[in-house]
Amino acid sequence: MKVKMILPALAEAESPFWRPIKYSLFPPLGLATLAAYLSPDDEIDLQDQHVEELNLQDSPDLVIIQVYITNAYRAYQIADHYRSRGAYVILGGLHVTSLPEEAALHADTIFLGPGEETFPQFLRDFRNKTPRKVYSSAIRTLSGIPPIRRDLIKRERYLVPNSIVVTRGCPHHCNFCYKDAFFEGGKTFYTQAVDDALSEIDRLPGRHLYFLDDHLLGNAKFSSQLFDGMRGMNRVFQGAATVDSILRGNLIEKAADAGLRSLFVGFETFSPANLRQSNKKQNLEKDYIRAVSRLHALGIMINGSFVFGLDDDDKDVFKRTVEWGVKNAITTSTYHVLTPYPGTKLFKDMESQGRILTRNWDLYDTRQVVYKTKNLTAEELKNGYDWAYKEFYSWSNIFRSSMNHTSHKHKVKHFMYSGGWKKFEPLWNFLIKTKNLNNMLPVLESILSKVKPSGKATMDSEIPVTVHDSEKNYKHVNFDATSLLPLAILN
Ligand code: B12
Ligand code: SF4
Repeated sequence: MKVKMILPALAEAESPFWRPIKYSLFPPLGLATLAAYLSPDDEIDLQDQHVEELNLQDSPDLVIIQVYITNAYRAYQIADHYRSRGAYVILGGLHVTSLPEEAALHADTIFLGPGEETFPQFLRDFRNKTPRKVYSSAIRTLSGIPPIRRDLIKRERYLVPNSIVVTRGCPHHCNFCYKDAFFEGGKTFYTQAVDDALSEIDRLPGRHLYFLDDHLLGNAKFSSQLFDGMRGMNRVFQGAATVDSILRGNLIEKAADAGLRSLFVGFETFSPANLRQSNKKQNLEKDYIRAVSRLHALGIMINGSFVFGLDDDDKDVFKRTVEWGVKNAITTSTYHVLTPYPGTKLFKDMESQGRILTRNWDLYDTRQVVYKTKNLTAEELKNGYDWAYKEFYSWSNIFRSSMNHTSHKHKVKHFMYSGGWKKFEPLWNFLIKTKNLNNMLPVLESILSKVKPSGKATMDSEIPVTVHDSEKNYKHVNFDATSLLPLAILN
């Protein structure tokens, strides 16, 4: 059977705000996970429109499309196109689960929730010529899942080809989050067996890993055993976790020992009223600064996530949030305009209050205001959000923030990581165009090298780097961190 798997790009791919690097980070892991259930005899073509031009002139028997909110309209167009050519088209993913009636208009079969149970079920029915219209996931387990078909991923097109998820969902219930809607009807947080997770890690070449789990420290027993198993594997990795999990017990020390070098942390807001509005109880009365200090003491860089536009926000929220980030040496900040995704409690609340302004899903990209605001006008919110990004990533603030670390090595790493991410756009574009993005991985690995927790001034400008000619062939060189600084200043 000829199978086509597609991750469509979002509409923004054609806008002047498109940052190709942001969408060339991670490969389509969800589709590669599903591909593992196909037969070795099936001819599979997996295309990710974020990094390649789609070939739409082929004639597959089965087309599998993953739908996020901001790629939904494009996904539907592609689905209609293939259906008109006689292919059987199936749609799944977060947006299909939130709005099944909308998606069903463009598909032969739709899938609600994760695919590990329903997709193999569908394949059996499809081969028997009895496919159903809707499959809804009820059994939630990751035990015995087949190894992800990473061979279908065009590794050289991604900065971070080694993305991995070892859990699904999250133990918390923030009301703006996709999670409860997507996992409705079954467990909303579950993990792989530790040994399976370790085997999956072992299969990945190179050193660097990016855990895309919503909350890598969400199950303390699992994470503790995972980090024990990872010690000595010589990995460096990045992941995400909540403020309370950083403050509790010694899990974060174990993570650092296993190679954790940067963490995405959902601070979201400093206002208790906003936290209550979001049902983000786990952040209430938690000392954010203590969490930051703990991470820094372990040499872990921080990507802070902040939401603007909750009902208790006022005009000063943007300035306060940027200043806090700079003062506390947050390496990168991800700001969001509050976005009520359909299916979430937030969407339902806003809808019942008549506050939803548009159902154009292209605008639900966390950069636009799609609901009636309270203390801020929509214009103030949008302008404040744009200002916050510009201000936080100004050279002077990147520099000031870097200098707020105690160790020299952490200062340089912070400067390189933050500046590199936001200020080297032409270089990233060039690397993407020439399909050389993956060659930057050794630089990323070097920036994620260990910082001595003592805070002693151990840094000189040389950070050991592993350069790989090919995946299996490594040589150690010294990467001069300061050599990139002139480039940064030119920008
Ligand atoms: C990595 C990631 C990205 C990456 C890359 C995505 C990629 N290449 O797959 C990048 C950086 C590009 C990205 C960008 C954005 N993202 Co994003 N991202 C994620 C993240 C962290 C992990 C995705 C992942 O790999 N999951 C693991 C795999 C195994 O699961 P999966 O992809 O969901 O696939 C499973 C099921 O969904 C299902 N399935 C999926 N498709 C199909 C199809 C069929 C036919 C079947 C049967 C099953 C099926 O089966 C799979 C196995 O169970 C998620 C959070 C999360 N935990 O999911 C957010 C998330 C998906 N992103 C989100 C958002 C909002 C965005 C942006 C709009 C952000 C922005 N402001 O620009 C953009 C838009 C992207 C787009 N194309 O539209 C939201 C989506 C909300 C929504 N309701 O759609 C999420 C949920 C984050 C959040 N908590 O809010 N993202
Ligand atoms: S902690 Fe994060 S992943 Fe978990 S429910 Fe809240 S926003 Fe979602």
